[in-house]
Amino acid sequence: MVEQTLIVIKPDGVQRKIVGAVLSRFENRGFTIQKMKMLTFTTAQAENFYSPHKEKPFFPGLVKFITSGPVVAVVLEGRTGVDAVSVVRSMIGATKSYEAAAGTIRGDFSLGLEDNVIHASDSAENFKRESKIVF
Ligand code: FUP
Repeated sequence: MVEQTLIVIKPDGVQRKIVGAVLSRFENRGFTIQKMKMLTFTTAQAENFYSPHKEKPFFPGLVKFITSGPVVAVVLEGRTGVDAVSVVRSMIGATKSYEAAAGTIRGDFSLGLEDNVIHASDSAENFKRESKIVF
């Protein structure tokens, strides 16, 4: 268990000007912004970031989308003894935004699939792996 996790506000979130609204949710919950960076993924970075999906049919579209504009990457830190990865995953909601529960970020801000506003690490290992690619 780790007290930190990574989120990436995707190109749709930046373009729609909801970066502040999304970050407020985490700050209101008690998370601290530990690192933050705006960047545009290169294709190589995107392929590496999404490498667990490289055999999937949606991989090329996913890489194309995530490289289509700037993103905001943030390391969030919670509190000792609290699993940041699972709390943040519960706050972002289901992958398919149109199935995400109201009250979650995707459930309140999106109807998209790859354009589902936000990525969040799904394990401590992926937090470490993804953070190295982005920061
Ligand atoms: P999540 O961890 O909730 O972002 O979801 P996944 O790791 O399963 O998916 C990674 C990205 O691929 C998401 F942005 C959604 C996208 N995706 C598709 O575009 N099509 C699919 O069928 C499944 C996922």
